[in-house]
Amino acid sequence: MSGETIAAISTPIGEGGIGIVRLSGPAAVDIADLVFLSPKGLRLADAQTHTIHYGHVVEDGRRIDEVLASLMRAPRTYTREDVVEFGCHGGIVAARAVLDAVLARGARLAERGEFTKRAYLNGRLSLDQAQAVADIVHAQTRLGLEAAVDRLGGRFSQQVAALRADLAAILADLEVEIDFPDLEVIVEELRPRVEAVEARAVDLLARSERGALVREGLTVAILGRPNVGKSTLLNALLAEERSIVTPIPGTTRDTVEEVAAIGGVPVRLIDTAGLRVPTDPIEAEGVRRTKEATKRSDLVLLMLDRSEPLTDEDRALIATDWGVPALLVLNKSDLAPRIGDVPRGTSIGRVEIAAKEGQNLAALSDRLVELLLGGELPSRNTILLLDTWERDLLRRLRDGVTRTLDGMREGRTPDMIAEELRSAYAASGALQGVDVAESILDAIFARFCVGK
Ligand SMILES: Nc1nc2c(ncn2[C@@H]2O[C@H](COP(=O)(O)OP(=O)(O)OP(=O)(O)O)[C@@H](O)[C@H]2O)c(=O)[nH]1
Ligand SMILES: [Mg+2]
Repeated sequence: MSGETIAAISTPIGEGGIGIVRLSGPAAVDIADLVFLSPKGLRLADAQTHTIHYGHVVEDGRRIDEVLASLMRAPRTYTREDVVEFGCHGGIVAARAVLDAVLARGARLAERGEFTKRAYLNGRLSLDQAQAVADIVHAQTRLGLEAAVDRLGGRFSQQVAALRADLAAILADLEVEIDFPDLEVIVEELRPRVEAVEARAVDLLARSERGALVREGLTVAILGRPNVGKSTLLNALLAEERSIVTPIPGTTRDTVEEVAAIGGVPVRLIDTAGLRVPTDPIEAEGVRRTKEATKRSDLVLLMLDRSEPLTDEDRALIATDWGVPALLVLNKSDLAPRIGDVPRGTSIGRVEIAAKEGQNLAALSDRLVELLLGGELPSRNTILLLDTWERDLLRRLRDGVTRTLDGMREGRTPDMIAEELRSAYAASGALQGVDVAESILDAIFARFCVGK
């Protein structure tokens, strides 16, 4: 348990209904009493745990804000330490002033994720659950949220524990056999069991790779010359009027970015300034940003206006190698076609839509799922949200098991085989969060915001 008492604003910065300032640590209640004034003269130190009290936060005799103070004594709290939360009026100024008051009375500003880190260090949450909390906070799609909630429920821990138990049992049997080196028997008996562990590890890895997509998302840039309907498509995919649409070419001058859920995966869509020879410096900067945007994209949607003849600008764009796959989107299919033959250029295919009418958007989404996700829609049961270091360990586990099977096939000695199996076993232990390096802990909790 840490000696310091920490404090932070736990609600998002900005205007909201309420702002919460959270204090946690051995002096949380005493510090709160130094700034809290109850009309009944009540001291939080004398109050029952898990109670809420009306009053004001005061500093130098001045009332800073009207608050509700929630008192939660250890150990039944998020951090397992004494916790006081001041529910202030919304808005950044009130919460900020209350925070300053408690910092002036001896609390220290919490680091990112420090409340959750304490919850972990005090045994309230497993490391796995702490990560799940971060994933819940960061979830960008419903699917991401569901997977994080599953993880919070301890599903991944259980799967790792089961793998580890099986590895331990196989190792124990193998070690008995080492004294009676009848390799044939060992291989016959143990191989199916090792194969079963390998299959499970392979499955977990595949799921974690799909999970990485759900967690990190993908980026798609919408490109094309002015007025073809790029902003209309962005709005249609988001189902909101995010980007300005007008019949005037050159409407979008800066890149506009927004995240849409496509097949449960967060896809960052970038609407860009139409690509043409710029007519003024603002447009030139917009075109530069457009080119920049393609560099961080996983896919380019190159849009053409199907109701107009192909221009030289269109031809140049179609011939451009964007460095990532480009899908041609022929827009305005509600109008008479005048585009004529469209060369394939560097594209990987084409889809015809009418963005304004919402026509064929489902076909476009299907194509995106196919190109970005290999056609398979991730679901709650087929994804796993893991950190990079966990995926590395899972890979080590699988490699150890695969080498064990290689060793059996090649007729190596039992102790050589056991050696490989032990490395897989060690990886399973590390995955359970036994002896996690401080640097990894720091990386995990740095994903949180201050106040969580
Ligand atoms: N008929 C028809 N008109 C469309 C369609 N999609 C877009 N438009 C119209 O085309 C015009 C240009 O649309 P925008 O979405 O602003 O085009 P943009 O590519 O973003 O243009 P810039 O920002 O200038 O590069 C607007 O008048 C839209 O209403 C469509 O599917 N059918
Ligand atoms: Mg636009």
